[in-house]
Amino acid sequence: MAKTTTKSAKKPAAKAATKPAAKAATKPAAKASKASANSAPKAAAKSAAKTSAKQSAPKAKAKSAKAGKSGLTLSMLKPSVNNMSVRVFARAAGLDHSEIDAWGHTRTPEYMARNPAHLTPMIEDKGLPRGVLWESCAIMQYLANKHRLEKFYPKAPAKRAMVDSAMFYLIGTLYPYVARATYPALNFPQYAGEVGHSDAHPDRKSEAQKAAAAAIAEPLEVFHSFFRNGKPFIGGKNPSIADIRLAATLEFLAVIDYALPQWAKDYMAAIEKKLGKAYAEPAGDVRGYIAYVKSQAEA
Ligand SMILES: N[C@@H](CCC(=O)N[C@@H](CS)C(=O)NCC(=O)O)C(=O)O
Repeated sequence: MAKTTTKSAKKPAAKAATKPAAKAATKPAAKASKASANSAPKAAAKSAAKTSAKQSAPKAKAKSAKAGKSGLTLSMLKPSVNNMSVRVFARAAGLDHSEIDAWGHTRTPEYMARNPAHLTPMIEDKGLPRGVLWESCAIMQYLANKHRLEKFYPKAPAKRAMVDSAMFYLIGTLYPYVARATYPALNFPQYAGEVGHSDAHPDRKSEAQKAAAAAIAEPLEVFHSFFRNGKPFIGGKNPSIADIRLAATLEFLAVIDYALPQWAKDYMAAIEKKLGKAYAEPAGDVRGYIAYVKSQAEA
């Protein structure tokens, strides 16, 4: 597997972000996230700091972290499954790249000048018309195309179409349910327009959350019966980028103790077994975050 280096966000004009890498990684949200509507709340910030501190390289190493020879960088947030998807893929595909912890930096003028959608995951790679690319599935498709990684993203149009369909269905249908059901428990900011974002009565918010959780079962079953159709993975014998995207998404459901069907538990275990550390490492960040928010909720 190619080496993955991690460092904190690129130095923007803002003071908060001019700290040395290791320092910024352990105090990511402190200053930079205050103004951000979608920036993480306190608990999330604390936890990300905790995960960062635990997971990122020691100070000296983080300071000297350099982008790989390829120049490919991935700006990411550790507690996010959108990010986990690309992090797993990049490792599993053995892509030489460098990770930048963007915690608390996504709304800085410097980040937004490159990415007006202020989203992670975001890659920067030579040859991209605008220099950057966001949207987890688009990133995996691009990297798979560029590096001819047919194992993860089949070239044959019909097979590829199934992978694409599964990913669009996930982003367009399953993920909004997952977000509505889990983001309140994750202490993540709600998408604008969601009842969770409004000042509606907490009962209405809780109703919406429960309705979304109940709605997950149907698309989940579609992934199993239609897309997998008796195969170990959507991709066949090996996990495709759609499988990585699906397994990562399902990780979030642990925060609401969602009772996954047995096939889904077996499926996630099978992906982790196939991809090994490439999966386990980024999944560890998400799981660590979930354990943290759950322990805070119980306290
Ligand atoms: N559909 C997108 C979702 C990306 C997304 O929602 N990213 C969030 C983290 S989960 C983010 O970077 N938010 C930071 C911000 O909006 O400032 C994908 O799959 O990449």
